[in-house]
Amino acid sequence: MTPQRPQRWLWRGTALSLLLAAPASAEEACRALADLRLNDVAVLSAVPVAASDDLPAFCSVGGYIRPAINFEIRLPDDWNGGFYMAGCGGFCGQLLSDEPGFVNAMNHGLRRGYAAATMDGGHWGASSVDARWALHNRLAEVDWGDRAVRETAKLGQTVIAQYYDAAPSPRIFAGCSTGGRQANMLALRDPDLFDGILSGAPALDYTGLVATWMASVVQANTDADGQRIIGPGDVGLIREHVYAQCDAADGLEDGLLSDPDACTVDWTAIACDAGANAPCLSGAQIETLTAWTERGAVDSEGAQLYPATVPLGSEPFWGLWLTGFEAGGGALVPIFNQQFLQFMAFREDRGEGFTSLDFDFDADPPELAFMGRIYNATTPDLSAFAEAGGRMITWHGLADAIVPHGYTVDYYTRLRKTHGADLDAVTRLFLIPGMDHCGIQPGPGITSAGFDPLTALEEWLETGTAPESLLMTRTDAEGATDWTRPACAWPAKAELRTDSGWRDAESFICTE
Ligand SMILES: [Ca+2]
Repeated sequence: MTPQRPQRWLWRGTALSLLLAAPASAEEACRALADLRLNDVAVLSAVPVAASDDLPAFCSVGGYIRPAINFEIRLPDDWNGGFYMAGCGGFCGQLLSDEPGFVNAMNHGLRRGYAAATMDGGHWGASSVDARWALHNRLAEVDWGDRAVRETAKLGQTVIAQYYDAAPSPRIFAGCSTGGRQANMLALRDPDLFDGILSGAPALDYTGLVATWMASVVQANTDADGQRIIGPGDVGLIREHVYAQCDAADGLEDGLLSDPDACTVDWTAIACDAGANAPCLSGAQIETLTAWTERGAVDSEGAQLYPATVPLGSEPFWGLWLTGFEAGGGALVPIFNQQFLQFMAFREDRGEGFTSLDFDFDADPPELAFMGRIYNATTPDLSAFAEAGGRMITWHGLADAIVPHGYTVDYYTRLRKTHGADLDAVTRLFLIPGMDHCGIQPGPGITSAGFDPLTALEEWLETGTAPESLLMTRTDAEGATDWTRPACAWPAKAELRTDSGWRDAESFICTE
């Protein structure tokens, strides 16, 4: 505990210190925050938390912003001067203050000395795939759309200023998936609230993705009897076939599909009716695969409704997202889709009677526009964020089967049209080969533990030099380094330039 802080607290002449009894210690200064009175904010607790193996000592401030945005702010005794706020994933709905790792985890910033904050998206849910809270609840939908993040960010900065008597710098927001959508929403609507933003696998066009595209994924994999066409038992064969055909398509046979869009799979070799020996794929299964990996969401005229498909190479992760596991569970895309369509997607909720199979690809997409204005962060213009001096790193796994990278690449292509070469001074996109959605599940590439975009962002803010690449480090089950490689700033790609082998990052350069 730093001895100076109580003195600063004691002597600074703010309205708050007049309100509160002059505290004699940092512990009392923490407890005094429980008496904080701000419009629309109820502080329910302010308690000192001792250092643990994993975390530094901090003051925990918890409560809610009206009507129901639960938050926690953690103020470390040994403060680095900055503010780090984490987003939340899926439909949010829980205050995950101790989320481990890097993704949507405020402790990732707290460990580095940031004052950190998180929130629950403005409602309670049984899990992050539960959307029942949104039934006839526009207020909660608006809070989940952007207000929960905005108000928590403002509150965090207010509490920091009160507690430390200094404005935080730098101010960093980091989120993945829905947290990535929140990140981009901030850049568009609240460009002054954060200096640096980390946007992971952002679900930017939420209605296009979670209503339209996911309905296409579910309908393509449902037969006339309502059964799944491709199930967990089929994935191994598909995976093997895809990697056999596509691994070398990026110029390097390394077990990674570094350019999944460069490959087109010929499924006939594993088609049962072409005489392949079992295990093999039925015509219906190949039709599903074609819809998933090539066609995407289309209307009855065949026009594409969302610019992405299930990426080739994402098969190692299909159990959790698409097909379910042999032992049960998983298959979250069908759950997300149905919950969203029932309770969140439409201006008038369609309710529990509506299923993914009822989604009409001609009539329904235009009906999503109203809620899209609340949820979607799709405007390809970061001028206000650039003017405010903001910097944003976006990262997206190339084997993401729930938020495919296609939309993000499309969005950055449109950003480039708006900003030209100036775009590089504001934001960089890193596509991560072989990585699952938010780097959650281990697979052929790295998980979120295998790279460090926060340090890259800190350096960018500090030195003004934008990162050209992020180092990926893949470790094996024992924790030994398997390989390293740069993930290059889009549109550059990592190219092998020496013969020292593909397992060493030094062998690669980033080139367009
Ligand atoms: Ca390869």
